[in-house]
Amino acid sequence: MYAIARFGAAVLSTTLLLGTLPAVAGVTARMGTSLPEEHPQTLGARKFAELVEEKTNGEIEVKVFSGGVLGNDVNMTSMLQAGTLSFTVPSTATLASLNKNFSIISLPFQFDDEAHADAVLDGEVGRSLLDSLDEKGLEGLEFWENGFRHLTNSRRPVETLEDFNGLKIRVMQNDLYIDLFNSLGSNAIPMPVNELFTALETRTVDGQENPYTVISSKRFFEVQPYLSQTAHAYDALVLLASKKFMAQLDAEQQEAVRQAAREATLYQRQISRDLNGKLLSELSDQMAVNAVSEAERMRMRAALGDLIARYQASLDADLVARFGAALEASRTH
Ligand code: EAX
Repeated sequence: MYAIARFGAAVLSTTLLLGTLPAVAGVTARMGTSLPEEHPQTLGARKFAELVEEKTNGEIEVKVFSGGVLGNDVNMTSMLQAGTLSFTVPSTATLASLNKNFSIISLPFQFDDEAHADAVLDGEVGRSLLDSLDEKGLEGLEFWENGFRHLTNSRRPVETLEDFNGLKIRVMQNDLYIDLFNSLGSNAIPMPVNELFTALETRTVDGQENPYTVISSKRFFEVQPYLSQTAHAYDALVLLASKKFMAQLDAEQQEAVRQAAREATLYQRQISRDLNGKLLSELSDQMAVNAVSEAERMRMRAALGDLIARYQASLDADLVARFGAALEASRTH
């Protein structure tokens, strides 16, 4: 008892001398992803973990839990706010429930290609979106990539706007995606991605939409005969840190985490792009893949004109203007 009391007093006086709590040596952080090991979301997480350990000389260990074992994107984001999880990488679409302005990234048919998305998201407007998470107890570190989303279903190839009619489509837990698929004539059903394979297999829903990397790593090709290359929206992921976790680190360790995040971003995007290219050819052996003509994509976009205008009007006007200007300034074709 006596020894413990003396030890406690010694720690207390050191703390008073330094004027701040010492960083805990040997911190273990937990990071959760919703997608499997082979998806670029988890591959990026593993790279980030490796870089954090390297840059802090092993002072911070990041343990990665993939495949939604700790929860879905929405639950894990709440765990970060509560401080019970350190890092996660949700789709920007699921962040819209915390800050509706994130929906601006998911608006349909707005990015020409991946380079166009990088230019907008890595610019001032992207950074201001990340910074807006601060008041929610989250540090938005970087934008990662999920990619262009395409439709799969068990009923028919979707080649025209009319082909969406009556299809029951699972969407992410996001109002914009719900409205979008309802506006196209299908019935949108929101659900976390970890419940989706069973819902497709049991035909609770007819289809879903995701990048090739998700269709492949979640093995949706086993239960979905048709893949239609709609590329209707680009989906970014956000690498998030818990502010409660970051507050336990000293300034140098925080900087190491931010640097690791920047380096892991380049790796994560590259691997996402490489895989999306390679996996399309693999998926073509497993599913009937159809192209969607540019003219039909523009008809789909026109059918969504009111929805796009309505969402733009509901978001922060200054942000919408800055985002629009960044989109125009960085068009790739
Ligand atoms: O976090 O839920 C989805 O369809 C997303 O593409 C994925 O889980 C990314």
